[in-house]
Amino acid sequence: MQTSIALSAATQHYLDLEEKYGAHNYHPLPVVLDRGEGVFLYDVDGKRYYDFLSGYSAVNQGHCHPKIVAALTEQAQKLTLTSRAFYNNLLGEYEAYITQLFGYNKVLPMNTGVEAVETAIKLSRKWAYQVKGIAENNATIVVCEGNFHGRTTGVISFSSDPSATKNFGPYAPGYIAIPFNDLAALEKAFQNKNVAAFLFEPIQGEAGVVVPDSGYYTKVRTLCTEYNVLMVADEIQTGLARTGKMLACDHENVRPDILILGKALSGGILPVSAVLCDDEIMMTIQPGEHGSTYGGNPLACKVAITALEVLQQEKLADNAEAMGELLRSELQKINSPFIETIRGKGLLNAIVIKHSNPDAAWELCLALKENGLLAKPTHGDKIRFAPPLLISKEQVMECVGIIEKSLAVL
Ligand code: IF1
Repeated sequence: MQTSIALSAATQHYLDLEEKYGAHNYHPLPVVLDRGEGVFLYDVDGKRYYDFLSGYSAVNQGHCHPKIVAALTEQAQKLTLTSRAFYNNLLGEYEAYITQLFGYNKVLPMNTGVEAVETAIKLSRKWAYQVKGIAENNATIVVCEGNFHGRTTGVISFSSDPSATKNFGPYAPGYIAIPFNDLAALEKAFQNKNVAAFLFEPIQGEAGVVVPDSGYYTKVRTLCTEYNVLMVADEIQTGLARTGKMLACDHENVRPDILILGKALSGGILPVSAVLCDDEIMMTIQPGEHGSTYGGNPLACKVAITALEVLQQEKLADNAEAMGELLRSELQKINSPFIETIRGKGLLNAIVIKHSNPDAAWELCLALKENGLLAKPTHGDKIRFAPPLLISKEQVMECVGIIEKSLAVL
C-alpha cells in the first residue's frame, strides 16, 4: 500500500529507524506519536489527532490518565516486583477488589491478554479432567471462526486467519471451530462428550467488530449449562466499559464461567491481564502448576485498582453507550456511497468500506490522519472507530465532520 503523502523530516527519521532496526511485523500508519492526553495523541511535529483506536481498547480511560499515572509513579518508587515466591501488600487487596467487583471467587493475575487466554485454556482442561471427568488429553475446546485471541503458537492453533497461522505450524490439537453467532452449530458441537469449554469473544474485534444477534449470550449460557461446558468469555477487548456496560456479557445479564480481562485493566499504562472464575475451576491448579514472573506484581496491582476505579467514578460505560449511539447515528446521516455498513456497540464500532480500489480503507485512513483523526483498517475493508470512552458529544460531532470530509478522497 502506498503512502502518497509527504512526511516531515522528523517523522521520516523515526520511520527509517524502525525500517532498519525493527522487525517488520506491522505496517503502521505513517505517523510518529510522542505524547498522549485523554482522547488526543500528538506527533513529533506537535500535530494533534483524535485517537480512534485507543490502543485496540487498552486506553479506555484516556491517554495518561492523571490518577492512573499518579498511582504508577507513587508505587514505582516503593515496590514494583516481588515475584510470587513471596507475598506483597498489594496482591491480596487487588484480588479482593477485582473478584468482588466482577462477582467471582478468585482471580489468577497475568500480564498480556494472550497469557490470560492460555491460562483460561489450561484451567478449562484441568477442570475437564479433574471435575467433569473427561479422559486425559481428550479435552476439546470449541472456538469461533474469525476469532482473535492472541498470537502465541498455542492460541494461533485455532485461528482461522492464514496471516496469523501460515508457516507457524505444527498446531496444537484439541479445538473445534464453529461459525460465530450460530447456536445450532454450537449445540451440535456440544454433542461431543469431550468438549470442556466454549471460548469466544462477545463481539469479534479483529474480525471487524462483528456483533452477534440479541439473545446470543443468553442462549450460549443456557447451552453451556445444559451440556456442562464452561462458558469462557474473552472480554479483553469488549470488557471494561468499551461496549457501554462494564462487560459485554452484562448487556444480557449473562455470567460466564471464566472471565478473561486485559488491555484497559491498566488504562494502557502497562500489561495487566486477569482470569476470574469460581473455586470449582480455579482450585484445580495447585502451587507450582502455573504462573509468571510479573503476574500479580504490586505495580500492576496498584495501577489496575486505580484503572478500575476510574472506569466507575467517571461512569465511562454510560458515556460509551451514549456516545456510541451518537457516533453511529451521525455516521448514518453522512449517507456515503462508500460506507456499506456501520456496526458496533458502545464505543466499539467499525465501518465497512465498499469501493473498487482494494486500498480504499487504507487511503481513507491516510486522509483521516491528514485531517486529525487516527484509525486503522482491519482485514482490508473495515475501519475500527473506537475512541477513548471519555470522548464528549462535541468531540464526537467534530470527528464525524472529519470522517465526512475525509471520505471525499475516495
Ligand atoms: C496485535 C488484533 C485487536 C484481543 C482479544 C486476546 C488478545 C487480543 C479479543 C491478546 C489482542 C490486539 C493484539 C494486537 C492488535 C490487537 C487486535 F488486531 F490483533 F486482533 F484488538 F483486535 N483477545 N488484540 O483483541 O491480547 O496478548 O495482545 O495483550 O497483536 O496486533 P495481547
